[in-house]
Amino acid sequence: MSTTVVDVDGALEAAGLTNEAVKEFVRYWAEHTGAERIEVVSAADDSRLIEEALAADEIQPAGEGLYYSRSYSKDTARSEERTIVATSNESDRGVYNNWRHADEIRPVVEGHMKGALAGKTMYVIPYLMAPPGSPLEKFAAGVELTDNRTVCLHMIRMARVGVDLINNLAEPDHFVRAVHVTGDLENLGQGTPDDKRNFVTVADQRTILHFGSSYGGNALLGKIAHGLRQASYDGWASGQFLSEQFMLLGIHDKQTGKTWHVCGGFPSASGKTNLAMTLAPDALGDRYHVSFYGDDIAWLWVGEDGALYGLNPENGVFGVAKDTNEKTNPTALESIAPGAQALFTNVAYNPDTHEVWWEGKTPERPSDTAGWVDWKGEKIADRNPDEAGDPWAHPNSRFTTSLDQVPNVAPDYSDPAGVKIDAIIFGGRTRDREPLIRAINDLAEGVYDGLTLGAEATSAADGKEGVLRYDPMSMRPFMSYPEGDYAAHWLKIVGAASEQPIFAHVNWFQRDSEDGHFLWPGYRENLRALLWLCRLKDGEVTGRETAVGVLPTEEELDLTGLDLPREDLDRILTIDVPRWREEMGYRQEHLEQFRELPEEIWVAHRRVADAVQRA
Ligand code: GTP
Ligand code: SPV
Ligand code: MN
Repeated sequence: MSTTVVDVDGALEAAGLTNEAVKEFVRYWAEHTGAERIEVVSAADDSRLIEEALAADEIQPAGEGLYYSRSYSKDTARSEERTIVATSNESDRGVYNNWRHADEIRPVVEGHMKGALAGKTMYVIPYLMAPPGSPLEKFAAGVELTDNRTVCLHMIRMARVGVDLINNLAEPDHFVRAVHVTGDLENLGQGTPDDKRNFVTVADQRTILHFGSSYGGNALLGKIAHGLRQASYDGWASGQFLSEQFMLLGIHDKQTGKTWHVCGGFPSASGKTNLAMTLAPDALGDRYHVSFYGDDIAWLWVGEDGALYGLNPENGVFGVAKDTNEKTNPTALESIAPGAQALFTNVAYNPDTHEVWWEGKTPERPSDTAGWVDWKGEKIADRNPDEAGDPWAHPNSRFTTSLDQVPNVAPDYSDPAGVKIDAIIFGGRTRDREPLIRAINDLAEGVYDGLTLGAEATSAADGKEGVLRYDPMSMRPFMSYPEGDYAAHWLKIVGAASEQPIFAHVNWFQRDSEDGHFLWPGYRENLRALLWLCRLKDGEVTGRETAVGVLPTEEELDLTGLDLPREDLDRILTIDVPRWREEMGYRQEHLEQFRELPEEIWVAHRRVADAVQRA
């Protein structure tokens, strides 16, 4: 039995924390983990925590107001196989949520956490996902307990953090209880049969217990575990909203004064951050302005006026560093420029010059390797010749910056009312078959399209050529309840909106079958496809009907200033019928896994399958 060695109440009172339910939660976990000190964290503590982390060598300077950190080399990404959704009701078991009974898994994680903070500080991070005052505020409050100061620094950037946010809740007991214990990273048996890591969301107890990592998605519990898994469960259980791995952006036409809001899901590392930050291609002149609302999570609901609304519950960006450069994403670079108070994780670092580098930041690696260390902390200059080609930065290395640093952040990004949603897009990562964009003007067919979203299998080991790793709505790693219920909940929420959004499927990743080059330049140019979609919604263009949706004609797509080869343009604006016929069989198998899929989805599937057969 560990005993509390700290005066919990004294520490909480000194910090001004008065919510009794929060106090009780902290007391329990201080006792259970044997923490030696308690420290309550607010955003105002940031500069002091930065100084402490620098002094303790947990982070290093990377230029003015920029910091570098490295996580343990076996701890650099989310672990899907160790992530679990638990409840006390077996009917919550889905295909992807890795369901376990709460009574079975809770003791396992609590066991690992017992006594784990002996001699350590337990940081108490009260936070809100969603701006204060939103209609979904009830679902936004949480308190993360963590033993890791770098996690505090990330949470301050990614969420709204402060004691005031938790003291005056309308329902003081209604907050997510989130506990993060890093564990002894070098002795957790990562990837072995004796793997001690467990990342558990006990959804019907609104409790998150993560043990065994200090990396982003496993450790910043407000973000993925609360913002996506818990929130999507809450949205379903309450019948009130959807929580999705979606970006959210606004497109403003300065000529007509019209603004459209577009949200949508692409699987992890498939282009959400890049799209939401993309400014108008210069070739289209100064006509459009794209504003950034969010790049990873959107909560969607129907407002009192009957319209479909969306907001970004996060307060920051945790973006993929790889290939971020002046050409692909100048906005991202500005958001992490000197003074931004941004953090870099698992990139390459030069402790002498305080520079950071990642693959694709510049066309060539820094020519002078002296001083540089790679993402494992190993000196580049000491590499064996056979390691010369290895990446310097981890492919999943990331930057963390707050929304107010993003130059094109929307002026109303923090408006608790959210914005009206005009369009919902799904983006796969597909080397063939999927055209640049196809629009869908029917709710059930749009939801069906989301459910059959996918990305190519990345490792040759799993997955046949041409078969997608399906990733419904880009939520596969975050799915918290059964897929059939999920589809029904989508039909119900969006179906209740007085004006229906237009749906579309986009693909920036089609490749030439011979030399493999991307057929579409992507990145900032993707705005062209979205502009076509907005015009289609407004009835200004009509497109061309195909078996799988409406495609732009070449004349409708604004290609000003782009010099695309004829064959490439033809390929991205046509449907590969034989490949689609093959795909329909895989989709059938994919959908058959799901219990109680609504009949509307099967009807949509059969309609598309018939149309593809007849095409
Ligand atoms: P998560 O944060 O993991 O959810 O990912 P995300 O969807 O926000 O992905 P992100 O925008 O960070 O992009 C991931 C990778 O895709 C990066 O290496 C990008 O360079 C690449 N990428 C993004 N957009 C495009 C595009 O339009 N074309 C091509 N070819 N690559 C792109
Ligand atoms: C993702 O993996 O989809 C992310 C990064 O957005 S993490 O927060 O680590 O989940
Ligand atoms: Mn993501």
